[in-house]
Amino acid sequence: MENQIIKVEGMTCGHCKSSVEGALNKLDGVDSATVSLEDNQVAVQYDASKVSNDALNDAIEDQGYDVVK
Ligand code: 9UX
Repeated sequence: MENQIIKVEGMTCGHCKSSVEGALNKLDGVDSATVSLEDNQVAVQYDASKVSNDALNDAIEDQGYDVVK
């Protein structure tokens, strides 16, 4: 299991938090996703053999937020 912190721009309210966490948790291979609005980031625990970094970023961007790369 890998742990990764992804920096994300544009998450400001609780619904943003829910959208991003929900989109990530829906992916096969994601164990947990926790957004910190204060830190503009999401902590993701995932199985790298099942889900790629790009897939994580795409799921976040599909919700309308910008991943800081
Ligand atoms: Mo809240 Mo987030 O009204 O894009 S859902 S700011």
